[in-house]
Amino acid sequence: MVNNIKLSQKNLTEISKRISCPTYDRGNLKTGIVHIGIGGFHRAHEAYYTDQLLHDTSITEWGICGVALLPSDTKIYSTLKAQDGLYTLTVKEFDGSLSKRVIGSITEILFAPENPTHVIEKMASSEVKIITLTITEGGYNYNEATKSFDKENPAIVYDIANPLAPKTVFGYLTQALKLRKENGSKGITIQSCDNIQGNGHMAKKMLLSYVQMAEPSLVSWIEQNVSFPNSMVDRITPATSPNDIERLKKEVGIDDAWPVVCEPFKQWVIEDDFVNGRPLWEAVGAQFVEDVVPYEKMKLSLLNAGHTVLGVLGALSGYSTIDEAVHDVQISTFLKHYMDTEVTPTLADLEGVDLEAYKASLLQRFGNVNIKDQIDRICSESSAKVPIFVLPTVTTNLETNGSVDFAAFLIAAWAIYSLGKDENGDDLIIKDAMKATLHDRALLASSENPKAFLEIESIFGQLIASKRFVDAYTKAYQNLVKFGIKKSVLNINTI
Ligand code: CS2
Repeated sequence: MVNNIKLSQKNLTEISKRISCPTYDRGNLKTGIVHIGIGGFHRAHEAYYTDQLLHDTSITEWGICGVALLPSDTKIYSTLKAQDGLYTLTVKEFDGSLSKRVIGSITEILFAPENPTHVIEKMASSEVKIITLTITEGGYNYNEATKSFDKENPAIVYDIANPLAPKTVFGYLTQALKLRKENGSKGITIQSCDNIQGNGHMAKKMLLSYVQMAEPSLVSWIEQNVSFPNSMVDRITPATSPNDIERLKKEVGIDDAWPVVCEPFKQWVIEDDFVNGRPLWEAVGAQFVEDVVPYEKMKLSLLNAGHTVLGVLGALSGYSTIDEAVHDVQISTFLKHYMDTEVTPTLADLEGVDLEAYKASLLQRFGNVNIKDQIDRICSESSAKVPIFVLPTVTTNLETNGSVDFAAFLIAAWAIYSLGKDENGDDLIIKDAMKATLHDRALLASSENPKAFLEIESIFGQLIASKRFVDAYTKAYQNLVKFGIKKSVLNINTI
């Protein structure tokens, strides 16, 4: 392709000669949704579903306003702003073929640090009926040790002192809801799209904890006027690589500074609890159900925990992508054992779900060699992920006398991973808000007692009090030190 066309609204007609583009009138869309956190996942999932809906129907009230909340979101903000909210989504099929489409459902972009008032007013406007969130597992400010909102977090303390120029999602939501109440506006739905068991319940509990401190008179209005549906979200969306950007230029002549790539599979199961209307997302494949719990449990404890297994064991083994890890027979055997002997028994009460088929489909999805999902991405923020993805399974197994050996091995491997070197002595890139604590504890574990790692209470709670878990963990740790990752995985697989 000779000349590259810059992705933007004014070039869309030209671009549509090269790739499928929105045919609906973007200029005519009202903003019915404000979304906080416009990373890859939102753009491969909710914005994609909404784009399909806008494409297939004549509705106009569900355009999305994307909010970049953090100062570190400058790049995504300026990129999307320069492209009028447009971006390309490339679906990497199993056979290696690529389906590409320009997504048009994000019609406004705001950068909160630059203009907090604008964001608050937008969320409070009567046109907006839903606020959706992808703020990551760690974004909920939940402390595992106290099982409650972390009131001492400096950003929270700051927001209470500076209510009109907040930094956290809680500060923004509180001001927006306060304004809605003052304006006599209708209620609103706050919908979490993060990987958390009972993500709606969590969003509600954490927001109300904040409001209780910051604006106590608002609590009862929220209880009566705001709903927080739970949802299960799923689509593997690796970080965009420079190759993805180059490929678009080379193959279709489109200059998109931040395209999104993802797997073909997608699933969105939502509790039907919207106080002020909602898009007909079911018309484009979302499932509305009364109870999302079974779907969430299954996904978090098999897919997300499966990712953590492949990520940690894969990183230590020197792999850099998830497909490499799952194609290592010993690692995939470990994963199957973990899923079958430790996770599956804890899911016994899930009705109407074919667990065997689900597990088989996961192995296939993990193995998609075209996705090249980065192990660095999977292992990032493990301190927030492990308590949600892995530890509930451990807790149940400790109560029911089920096996915890594979989970204990995984945690031991994570302790060794946190030292920062793989099996070959190469540096691991660790991205974690708790990186320093993890590293300090990992050092203590290696120099004094492996148990030191389990003493991080905000991650492990009281797990250290379980002799059975500590014994299994210590044994796995010692084996890992003595035999290394590959041989230890082989040993545990053959017990
Ligand atoms: C991953 C998820 O972050 C992680 O550890 O497990 O991002 C996963 O890819 C998505 O939840 C898939 O739906």
